[in-house]
Amino acid sequence: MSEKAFVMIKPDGVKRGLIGEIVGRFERKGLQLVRAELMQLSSETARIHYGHLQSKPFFQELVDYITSGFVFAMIVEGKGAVKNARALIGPTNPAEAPPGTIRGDYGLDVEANIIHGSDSPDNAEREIKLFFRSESA
Ligand code: DAT
Ligand code: MG
Repeated sequence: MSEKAFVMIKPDGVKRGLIGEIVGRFERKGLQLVRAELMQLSSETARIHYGHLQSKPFFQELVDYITSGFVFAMIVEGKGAVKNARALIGPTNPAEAPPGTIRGDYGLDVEANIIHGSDSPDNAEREIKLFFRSESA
């Protein structure tokens, strides 16, 4: 059954001109891009999106970073979209992410780790509604 995942290229990925390269990886995997928008997040949206990390010492830095420039928000759709998108993205810390993954190939810094992907179908639905208000998940 087809599933939707929320994926977001973060400000460092956008600034470094990696949108085309990253979108191509999802397309080649077989995940279809069904909606996308370049947007700048309000700190309110950023705080909701990262609400599960509110008690972490890096929370404010994370909010400042994700609101510091444009992000490229996307919905990708396909079989096992959430799991497959996470597999393409790789582990949270790019320094530990294997080559071949997006974080492994393009990053070194855990704070500016290029890209976000939903970690569960429930969170995908929540994130799609937060970023694309008119979308039914
Ligand atoms: P992921 O993005 O792999 O789902 P997460 O949801 O645990 O990871 O954390 C969200 C983001 O918060 C992550 O992409 C980068 C930042 N982050 C996580 N752990 C961090 C840490 N120890 N120091 C700084 N930033 C961190
Ligand atoms: Mg996460």
